[in-house]
Amino acid sequence: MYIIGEMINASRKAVGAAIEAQDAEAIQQLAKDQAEAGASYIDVNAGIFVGKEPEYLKWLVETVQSVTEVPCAIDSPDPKAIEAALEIHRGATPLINSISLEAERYENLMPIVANSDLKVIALCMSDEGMPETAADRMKIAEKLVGGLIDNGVKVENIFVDPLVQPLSVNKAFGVQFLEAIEAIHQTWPGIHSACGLSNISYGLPGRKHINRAFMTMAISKGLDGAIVNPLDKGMIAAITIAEALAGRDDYCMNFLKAFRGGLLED
Ligand code: THG
Repeated sequence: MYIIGEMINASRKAVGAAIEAQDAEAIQQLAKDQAEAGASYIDVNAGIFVGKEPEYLKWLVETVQSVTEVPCAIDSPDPKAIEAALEIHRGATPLINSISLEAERYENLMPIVANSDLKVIALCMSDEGMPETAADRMKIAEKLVGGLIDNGVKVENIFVDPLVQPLSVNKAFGVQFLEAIEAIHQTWPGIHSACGLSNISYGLPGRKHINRAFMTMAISKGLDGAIVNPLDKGMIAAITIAEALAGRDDYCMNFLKAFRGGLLED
């Protein structure tokens, strides 16, 4: 599982304040903690700062990279902010989060990822609004993945995000997402998937329990990437055990390693 650590997101109050105060230490601590917990990417998001997003996103990348080799997931709907952050990103290949079928985003980001080795999340959103069914999600995914491949992006560098929507809004949103994950992995062997998993529990109590159960179900459909809190040991346990049960862990080696390393229990 590609764990994309979600903690450095300006919509979290303490992080928004740290960014505004240019408190590098606070950001560095979050980067180190998530890297140690096993994150494959550190998501950086300065989306609440209209006008200042490119500058702040750049600062986040520099600050994270001063303490860890783990690459960033550059999280912005604004191609200009992504471009600014990419200019100073060093080392292992970052993950662009994300391209979508929204015309402005698609047209401005495609030239950046075309014929590159960048990793990219293809988010199933279009100018026609949010997808509801698995079929809606696949319709967008087909255009996005087709476009990326036509532009020289390798299938193994693409992470399709079918968009998790709150179960409190529509009882079908969980199932429709899960069906989309299954269809994505069937349609494009070798592709990856990703999602902002905690959207599922928006508006409900006991969110961490819902998130963990949903993660388990999504892994059974083939999900292999997620934007989550790597410091939630219950979530890491759900991921590690679901992957073993799904036949993705030879001799339970990863499970045993995580258990012995104390990653699963508080
Ligand atoms: N898909 C893709 N990227 C995404 C999302 C997605 N990026 C943003 C978001 N959705 C995923 N990232 C986060 C980061 C932090 C939190 C949730 C999602 C978070 N939320 C707290 C909570 O839910 O309890 C509230 C914030 C707070 O602390 O105030 O921490 O879907 N491609």
